Amino acid sequence: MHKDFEEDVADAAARVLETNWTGRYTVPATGLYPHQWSWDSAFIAIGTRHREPARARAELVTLLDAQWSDGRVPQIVYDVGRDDDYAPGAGFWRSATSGLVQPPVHAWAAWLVHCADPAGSAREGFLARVYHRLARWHEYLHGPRAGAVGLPVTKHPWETGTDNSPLWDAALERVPPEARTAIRRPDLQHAGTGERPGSRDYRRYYRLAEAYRDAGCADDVPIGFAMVCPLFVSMLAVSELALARMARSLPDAGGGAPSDVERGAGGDAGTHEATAARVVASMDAHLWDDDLGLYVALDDTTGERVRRATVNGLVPLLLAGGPTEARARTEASPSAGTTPAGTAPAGAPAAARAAVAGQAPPVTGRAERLLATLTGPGFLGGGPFLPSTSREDPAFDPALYWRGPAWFNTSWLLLRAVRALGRDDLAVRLGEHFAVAAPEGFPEYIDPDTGAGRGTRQFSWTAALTLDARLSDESAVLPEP
Ligand code: 2M8
Repeated sequence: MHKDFEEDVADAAARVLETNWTGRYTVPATGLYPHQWSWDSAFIAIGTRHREPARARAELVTLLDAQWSDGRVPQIVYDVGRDDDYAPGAGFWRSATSGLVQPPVHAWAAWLVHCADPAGSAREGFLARVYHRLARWHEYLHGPRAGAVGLPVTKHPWETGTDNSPLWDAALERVPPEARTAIRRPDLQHAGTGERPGSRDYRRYYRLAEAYRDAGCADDVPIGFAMVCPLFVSMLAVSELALARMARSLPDAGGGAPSDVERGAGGDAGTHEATAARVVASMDAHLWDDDLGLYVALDDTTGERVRRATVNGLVPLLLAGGPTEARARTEASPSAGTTPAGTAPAGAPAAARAAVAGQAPPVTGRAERLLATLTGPGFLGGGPFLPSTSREDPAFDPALYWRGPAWFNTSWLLLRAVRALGRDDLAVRLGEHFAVAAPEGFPEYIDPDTGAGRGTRQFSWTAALTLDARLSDESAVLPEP
């Protein structure tokens, strides 16, 4: 593509982020989403780091300032002055934040933000400011949120970030579509007909949110929805590995003596790596679907796997070499955390060693199956863009929110995964997704067949991840500074 065009796209993306910046954080979209959203801020920081690294750091620090005392990082931090513009708002939660959470992309984002400007990060003591808070966030997910197989459960479709994915249909069916709250839908003013969840979905969403709020947002009270999501779990595993990188870097980044880091409240680097490997091993054991060739969700209430093919189930490809490789890594080397930064333990399999060294690991086992599914007829083999729900799933709808449209954050996640695996051909394919962003006005999502924009426009994570896809040449999921 022509260099001037590339620069125009990057400038246009940066302008969207500038417009949506409030001075402390970036709203996802000024009309539809007028507050700070948790995983949006992580994706936004990943893009903003290239041009405004200090702002990227501030984005994450502002979010972490809203962390609850139990460690949770809230789904939404409200601008109470705009409480009428989005529902449910602070009035519903009786709190300045939502009580729910979203996928834990934050530690990974913080690491990428640090890597983009290590000197600025060190000057601000950024890693030291965020590390322990991020570790407490993960402890909340590993503790009160742990379900039957030890993986964190999401207690509401809003927590998954992929709100109306068919993965949640069966569990939602059990929730009575009756809420006590009078439901307002300001969202419908900002998206086309048939693009947002329907009123029956919303009555169930509110019913669950009311139940959680009324239980004081306590996690030991069953509210009728507890799902393990492969996308959420993958983000936790990648972020746990990011915490390990941070723990090792902290002495150099102004974070204190090495002994503080190794024994800090968040645990030492080796503990984070062992935790990541445990999470991946559990995902591998409980969420893999050999017929569909991807990971699926698990219903923690019934113990049943939800056998639906969605992009959520491809995201574990980020764990380079496949989850089995990561499990082998811990089993082979329980003292993995004692190796110096930038090296892999001697007992680590080739994939882990290659990933640390920033080289493409060999593609074996489940990674190979996931690549076959990614390129198969349900996903990239069936059309130009990566749909959120498989084209072969009965619920596939190219216009309806998470039930078919292609989203920029999931294409970005898979782009990172295939780059790390050295699959340049697929990186080019997924990169094409970002070519339509600027011409379509940085839409929230696109039609997976035509690339036509859908949902709201001037959407922050679309702009941010377009910037990152254009400006970052990192090939490792977790690069070095
Ligand atoms: C969408 O979710 C919100 C609720 O959190 C909504 O539909 O009102 C999702 O796409 C979610 O992933 C995203 O974080 C949020 C803000 O962009 O919008």
